[in-house]
Amino acid sequence: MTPFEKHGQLTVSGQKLTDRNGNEVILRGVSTHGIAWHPEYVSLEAFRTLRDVWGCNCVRTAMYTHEYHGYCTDGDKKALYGLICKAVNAAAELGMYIIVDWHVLGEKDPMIYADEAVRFFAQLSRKYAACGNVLYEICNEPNGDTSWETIHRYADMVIPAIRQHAQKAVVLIGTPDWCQQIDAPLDDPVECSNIMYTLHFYADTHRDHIRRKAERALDGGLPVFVSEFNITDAYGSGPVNYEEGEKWLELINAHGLSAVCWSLSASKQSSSLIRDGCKKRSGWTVEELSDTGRWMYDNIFFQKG
Ligand code: IDC
Repeated sequence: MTPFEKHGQLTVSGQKLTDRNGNEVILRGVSTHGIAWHPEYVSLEAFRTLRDVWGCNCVRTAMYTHEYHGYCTDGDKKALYGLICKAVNAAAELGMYIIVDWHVLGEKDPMIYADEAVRFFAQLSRKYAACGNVLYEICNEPNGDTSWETIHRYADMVIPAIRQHAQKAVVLIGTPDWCQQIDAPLDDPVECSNIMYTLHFYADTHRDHIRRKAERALDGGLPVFVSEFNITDAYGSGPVNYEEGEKWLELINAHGLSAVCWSLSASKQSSSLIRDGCKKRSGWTVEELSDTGRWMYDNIFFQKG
């Protein structure tokens, strides 16, 4: 039975994701690197390996909006939209959950491309209105001076564009400072059902200070989703910090958080989950995982076999 056959459309109840029978669901999976960088990993076969060999029930497609042929800069909109559709169709066929990530990064403030975001999400949610396996992540990592107030206003623009078609779809909302100010929405939450706030961490850089913010957000009742993380430094490279990784693992398991790690790629960057030099586009064995990939396999993905 696939994850989607088992659970169906997810909703947010209190702080948890729950399935059609009201049972708690935890999503665990991987994020692609930017799909414009690495379109070769967006395929049915790649996702099948994630599900059947790695044990993921979820995949995230990162579509950069600003840098590297970004959707809102010099990217080929049609091709990028086509890749997203290919990914959603593949996930649907495999009964996996898929997070469509509007990868705000270089532009810092999601308001800069808010009109484009509204158009994109309206178009996509209309097409996949009946597809209960899609989650919409409306802004990867607001940063710079972007305040929670600004993100809140942005969410109030984009969520209705999605909800007019996909009424119950779960929407993930980024938080300030590269999703480290996870406690920011406490005083001013988005008044909407089926939403969660995203926390991102890179364990070698983000340590106790960010864990305390996470605990504060969770104690305050916020629904938290870890939509991107690794146990490297914040540049996605440098040493693999197992010790800090363990501390984060304890936190995410204690709270039953869903977590998606960065990234499905093979490179010298330590955050690449596949060994550098591996040319395969699917069918990666556990032996072909990088050190971080292996740690994710052992600790994060749990639907093995
Ligand atoms: C990084 C990629 C890197 C790419 C860069 C572009 O790993 O290959 O050149 O983006 O800016 C994030 C971001 C994510 C980053 C990642 C590692 O969401 O886009 O990917 N990271 O730096 N937040 C914290 C770390």
